[in-house]
Amino acid sequence: ATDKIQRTLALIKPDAIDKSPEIEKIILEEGFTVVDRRRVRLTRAEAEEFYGEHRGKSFYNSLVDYITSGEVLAFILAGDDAINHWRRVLGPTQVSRARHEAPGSIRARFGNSNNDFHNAAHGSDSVNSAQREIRFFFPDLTLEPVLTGEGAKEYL
Ligand code: DGI
Repeated sequence: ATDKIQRTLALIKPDAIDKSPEIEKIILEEGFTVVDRRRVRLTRAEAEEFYGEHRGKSFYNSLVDYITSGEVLAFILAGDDAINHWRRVLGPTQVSRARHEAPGSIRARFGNSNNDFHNAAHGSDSVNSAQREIRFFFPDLTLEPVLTGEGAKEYL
């Protein structure tokens, strides 16, 4: 344990929502605490904001199409080193790479065989993005600061 308690935003994407019971089982087996959860269908404008860092990229429109194609299930997960822990459980971004490099990962198991980037689930990639993404999906939630091992506080 690194004594680095964090929160992160996990998202089950539309084409994997049928697998959400299996994915939730993994979340609990991995020792995460589910702080809150919300099932929502993003509007196009919301999806464009969520993926704002990719605006202008070649795949931006297909990314927005994908994430708005149905409901998503958003979770706030808490735990030791939660941001990196959840990304390890997800596996690599591309489904084909996940299947080669991390066959037990969520993206390997639940990603789309026909589209490398329809990768079943999302995880925040830094403390800043976790903070932004948690506020995006749970704007009304007031969270207590997380106490880290050094006694410092991280406001997520
Ligand atoms: O944090 P990740 O989801 O692992 O990856 P990211 O933040 O770099 O990209 C966000 C999503 O955008 C990713 O889950 C799939 C999609 N994406 C990333 N790079 C490409 C892409 N989609 C296409 N079509 N082409 C890409 O090069």
